Amino acid sequence: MNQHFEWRDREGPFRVLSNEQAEQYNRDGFVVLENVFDPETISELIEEIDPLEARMEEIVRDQFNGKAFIARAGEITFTPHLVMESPRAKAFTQRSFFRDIAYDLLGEDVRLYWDQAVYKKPGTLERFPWHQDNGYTFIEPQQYLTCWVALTDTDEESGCPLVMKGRHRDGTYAHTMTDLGWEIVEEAPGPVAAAPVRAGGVVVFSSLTPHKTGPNRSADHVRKTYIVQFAPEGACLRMPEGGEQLSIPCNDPERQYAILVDGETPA
Ligand SMILES: O=C(O)CCC(=O)C(=O)O
Repeated sequence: MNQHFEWRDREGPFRVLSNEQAEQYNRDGFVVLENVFDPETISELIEEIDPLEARMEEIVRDQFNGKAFIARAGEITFTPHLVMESPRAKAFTQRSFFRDIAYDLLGEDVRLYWDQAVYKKPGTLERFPWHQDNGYTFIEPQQYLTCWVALTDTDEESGCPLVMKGRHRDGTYAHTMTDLGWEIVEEAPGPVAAAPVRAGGVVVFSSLTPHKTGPNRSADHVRKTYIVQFAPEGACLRMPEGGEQLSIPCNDPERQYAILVDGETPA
């Protein structure tokens, strides 16, 4: 489905990024911003998400025999669409940081595209495979934005993101379904960077940046992230069906609301 992709560098003036950070995003496909959210905001968010994650893990364990698609009880869980259940999570996605980074990296008219918590439990020995977010669901324009918000300190031992540098510029790669999730390749063919980040920091990357997370080899540290993704107004999900291309607008009012209209906070 990736036919004529051309990466467009983002140009300033920027609201939150420095010119160097924007240059790194354009060149490498990611940038790590530390100390974006204060400890109180993060602990309130964890308090809110933990019970929802526990409920999700119980469903995976009890109703799906411990494994549902890419989730495995006791190892890795995905809890999507928190904004539909939690006013606090919704308010979080509307914080000025997200409006500003979305302005810098997407433009003047932006919606929330997706949100999910991902918890990786100690003793998870499998990788979460190399993939692009646009490899899971093909969105057009292909170039949207992922903010990987660290709710806990995260390093290589506990499964921080690793990214393939510069490969976002190629557009969406072909992915193969594996038992662990969609995968581009098992071993990265080129330069890789680890993106450790402390609680309250954000790894900002493109929907086209190939990334993976490693095992969580820590003794007792549940690695927690809240992933918040934004797409330009007009973005559509593309799906082949019966010889045709379905095109579904990403504008569900409940969970894909506008965060920027003409560069401003919507009324
Ligand atoms: O946080 C993780 O361990 C992997 C999550 C991820 O890469 C994703 O949801 O796209």
